[in-house]
Amino acid sequence: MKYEELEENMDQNLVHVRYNVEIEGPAIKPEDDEDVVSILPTKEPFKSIALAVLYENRDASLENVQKALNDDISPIEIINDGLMKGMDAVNVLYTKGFYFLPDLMLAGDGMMEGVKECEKVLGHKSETKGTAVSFVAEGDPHDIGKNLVVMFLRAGGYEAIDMGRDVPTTEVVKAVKEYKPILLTGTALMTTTMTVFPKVVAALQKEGLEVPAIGCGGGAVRKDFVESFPMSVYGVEAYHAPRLADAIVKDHKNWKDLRKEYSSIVGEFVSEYS
Ligand code: B12
Repeated sequence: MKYEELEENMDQNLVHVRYNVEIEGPAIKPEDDEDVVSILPTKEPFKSIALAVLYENRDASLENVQKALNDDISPIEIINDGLMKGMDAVNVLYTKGFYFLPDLMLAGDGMMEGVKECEKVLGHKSETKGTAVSFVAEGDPHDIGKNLVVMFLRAGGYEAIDMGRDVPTTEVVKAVKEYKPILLTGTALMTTTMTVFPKVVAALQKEGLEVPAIGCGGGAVRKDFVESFPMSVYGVEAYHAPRLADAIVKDHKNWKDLRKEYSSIVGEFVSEYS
């Protein structure tokens, strides 16, 4: 029998069994993954903005965000309904093992490219209502959420001291001594680094220092955990930060009040506080 005939008559299923090959079907596009479909926005311009992040395309992210801003779309909507949805979709593919660490980094860069553009529009108010200090927990490299918190605080009229990521607890204590912030914000995205928050509180107490509230947020952080130690309040969305700060400055609220009145202070239904 000639090779061509042999190939024609070959039962491919048997060949796959022989070599223990599992056929998974044709490759699908990232945006067609069923879990990604449930996250991605369907309306423009948010869809294209989210897709640019999903495709790790900084130039497209910048271009799409600039276009949306020119069309008078609110920068806050662009961040929440476009850029962050793209990042959520990236996370789904990372969790499923289709995306890898370099994908996360490139997608994160794409997101920040768009965030910076939004920041220009939100601007920095000239008068300052007070000083806040923001840090990412020691050992944690994830700074996108903290960057958003800093941006929203500045846009809300606060001076926000940005301490960066992986900040040693001793440095946080030094900053509290130096700036006497009306609000300290901490971000942690890993179960291993969120344990830094109670350590920060203990270190402040040891020095006899107090702040009206420490807003603790980030992917891994849960409300119950934050409420298991004093001086702190669980922060849900980055844009809530200036609203919490306003309540402290204008209405002299402290961490106990913020825990009790979170939803009314931020002016919207927050499922974590219902
Ligand atoms: C991007 C990303 C990275 C990037 C970070 C880039 C950067 N510059 O930040 C890179 C590639 C560096 C990275 C690395 C790692 N990552 Co990573 N990463 C992510 C990913 C996909 C997205 C994180 C993110 O930016 N989200 C978007 C921002 C906006 O969310 P956010 O910070 O939570 O902020 C929001 C709120 O929490 C809130 N908020 C935050 N702080 C505050 C504060 C206040 C006061 C308020 C009011 C609100 C608020 O505001 C924001 C919303 O408006 C997450 C998955 C996920 N779903 O979180 C994994 C994830 C966090 N990473 C994870 C891991 C394990 C790692 C690595 C350890 C992986 C590895 N094996 O090496 C390394 C870290 C290595 C190290 N050096 O220690 C895990 C953590 C698991 C856990 N529970 O502990 C996650 C959850 C992925 C997963 N599903 O496993 N990562």
